[in-house]
Formats: sequence, structure tokens, C-alpha cells
Amino acid sequence: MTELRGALIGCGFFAINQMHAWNDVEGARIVAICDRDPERLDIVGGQFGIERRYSDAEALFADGGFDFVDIATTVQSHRALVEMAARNKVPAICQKPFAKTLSDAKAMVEACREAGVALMVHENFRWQTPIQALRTALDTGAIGTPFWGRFSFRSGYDVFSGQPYLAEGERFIIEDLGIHTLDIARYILGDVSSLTARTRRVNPNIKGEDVATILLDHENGATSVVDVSYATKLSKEPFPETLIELDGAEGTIRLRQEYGLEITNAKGTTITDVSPKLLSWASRPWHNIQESVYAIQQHWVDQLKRGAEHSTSGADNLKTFALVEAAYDSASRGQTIDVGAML
Ligand code: NAD
Ligand code: 89V
Repeated sequence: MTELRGALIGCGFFAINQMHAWNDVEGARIVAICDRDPERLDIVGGQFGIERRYSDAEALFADGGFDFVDIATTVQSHRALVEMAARNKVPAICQKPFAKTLSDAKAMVEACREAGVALMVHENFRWQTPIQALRTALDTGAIGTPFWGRFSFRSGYDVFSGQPYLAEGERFIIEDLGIHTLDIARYILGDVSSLTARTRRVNPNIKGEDVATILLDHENGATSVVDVSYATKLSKEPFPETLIELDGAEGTIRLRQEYGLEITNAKGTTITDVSPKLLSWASRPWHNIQESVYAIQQHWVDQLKRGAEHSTSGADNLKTFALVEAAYDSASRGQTIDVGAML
């Protein structure tokens, strides 16, 4: 099988995970890296033995010699870099949040569609082992048709030490973390027709909201609640676990803290350990996220080689991104938002 050559732009905090995962992925390797910060370029280039290093993305594309680009910068540069990839006819992965606004995101999808290149958003949470296990249980009919769900991420973990920029934006938890939880809700219960949200800021040292409660009406008639908080101090810190409750016509599923998947139906109750693997380069408690980074990057390569659409393609992610915009809009206006009308 021919090995795909990738270039990575943005050598910051999270890119280290992506670089480790590229080492593990079958069928691809990173041949060039780019960061406008020379120190980050040196650190990542040295750690992963990458000789081709660029401080400017235009220069990277001008030299070429790669089959895809992995954009791991923060959101401010996503639109410019994705459009640069499209102009150069290079398939692109873009980190979440996909864009600053839904109209930017739509323009990015359109640019790649016109250029005929694949675009995948690095929306990795749905690729976590426990989420995949829950989805499989649902697909095999364990609880019949689900009619209600709760997707919950409540934590007191200090995310600001690794990602200080998270304390500085006007928007915080929905844009950074809730975006994953909303994507999981869509992945499990289907697309959303309307949404109502409430937010608040508890931590006085940050600018944005750190608590959000969101009510979703799914197109298939199911109702769910997405609740996220970084202001919740618990006896046993759950970071970074998403806990899920699902009620179906024929039973219930509970994804409990410490990765127990409990299924109750006419046959009784089973509890299965759906813990993620601790990859050789991973560390607790991040290993759940780290394993999903490997999984989504392997999916990128496999689908690119088949010429098939990615699970979290740019077009798919517009439907998750619209939920983020709708949640902020709903919270600020105190109204229910028609999500379908935004797409
Ligand atoms: P970071 O600030 O640590 O790293 C970003 C890097 O990109 C920096 O080194 C910066 O110099 C570089 N950069 C920015 N613009 C550039 C440009 N135009 N050209 C070249 N280099 C540029 O940020 P981070 O914490 O690594 O986050 C990066 C992205 O990853 C964010 O969008 C964040 O939301 C996302 N993230 C995703 C997950 C996940 O699980 N999917 C987890 C953490 C962070
Ligand atoms: O996944 C993320 O985007 C991270 C974190 C899990 C810390 O919120 O920013």
C-alpha cells in the first residue's frame, strides 16, 4: 500500500498527540511541519525527527511534496489555511472548532468542494472507544428505538494550564468542549431540528461561559440534554469522560464514570468495561482523547485511499457547528432556535 505523505501546520500543545498518532497510523507519515513560532518548530521537529520545517504556510505549500495537510492551529487561522489547502488542491484535516463563524465554515466547505479535495474536521470525541461501544450497542438493537438522552461532561479539571488561551476568549465551554458533546449527541441520536440553551460563568478568572445546559429536539422526535461544566468539583474527577444516559423503547444504556457500559433490557442487566487503550505514548487521564486521535487519523487515511466521505467531513461538521452557534444565540436571546433554518 502506498504511504501517504502529510504536512502538519501548528506544532502546539495538542499537535504532540497528533504527531504521536501519525507515527502509529498505518499508511501515512508526516514529512514536513510548519509553525510561525520557531521554538515550537524546533521542539516538534526534534522530537519527531522531521527535517523539513517551515515558519510560513505559503512557503510549505509552494514547496509541496505532500498528499494532505493536517491543520492543528487554533481557530483564528483555520479559514485561511483550509482555503490555502484548497487553492493548492491538497486534502485537509482541520482541528475543531472548525471556524469562527458558521458562514466561514460554509465557505471553507465550499472552497474544498469546488477544488475537489477532501476536508475532514478533527472532531475526535465520537471516535472514543466508549462512545463507539455505545453506538454499537444501539445499532445492534440493545434498547430498541431511543427516545431520550443525556450527554454530560462535568468537571473541575484545570484546562487552562495546558491551554491558557481558553481563559481569554469571549466564548469558552460551548465552543471548545460542548462542541464535542453536541457532536456526540448528533452521532448517537441524529440531527437536531431545534435547540434551547442557558449558560453562565462561575469562574471569575476567565472571560467566557464555563457552564452550559442545552436542550435538543432531534429530527427523529428524540429529546436530549447536553450539559457541560468546568465549574463542577466532584469527589472523583471525571475529566475527560463524557457520561451518557439513553432511554429506549426496550431498555436503557448508561455510560458511567470509569468506563462502565450498563445495558438493561428484557434479558436483564449487563455491565461491560469499555475503557480506552493506554497507547504507548499516552498518559492518564488524557488517554481516552489520545486514543481517539489515533482512531480519527487512521479513519482519515483509510477513507482518503478509498475516496470515501469521512465521518466528520466538513459538510457533516456544519451540522455540529450550527449547534454551537445556535446555543450561543439561544442563551443570549432566551429563545429556542430553529437549527434547520441555519443550514
Ligand atoms: P496552541 O496554541 O498550543 O498551538 C497552536 C500552534 O499553532 C502554535 O504553536 C502557533 O504558533 C501555531 N500557529 C497558529 N497560527 C499559525 C499559522 N497561521 N501558521 C503556522 N503556525 C500557526 O493550541 P493547541 O492547544 O494545540 O490547540 C490547537 C487546536 O487544537 C485548537 O483549535 C484546539 O481547540 C484544538 N484542540 C483539540 C483537542 C481535541 O481533542 N480535538 C484538544 C485540545 C485542543
Ligand atoms: O478537546 C478539547 O478541545 C480540549 C479539552 C478536552 C481540554 O476541552 O480543549
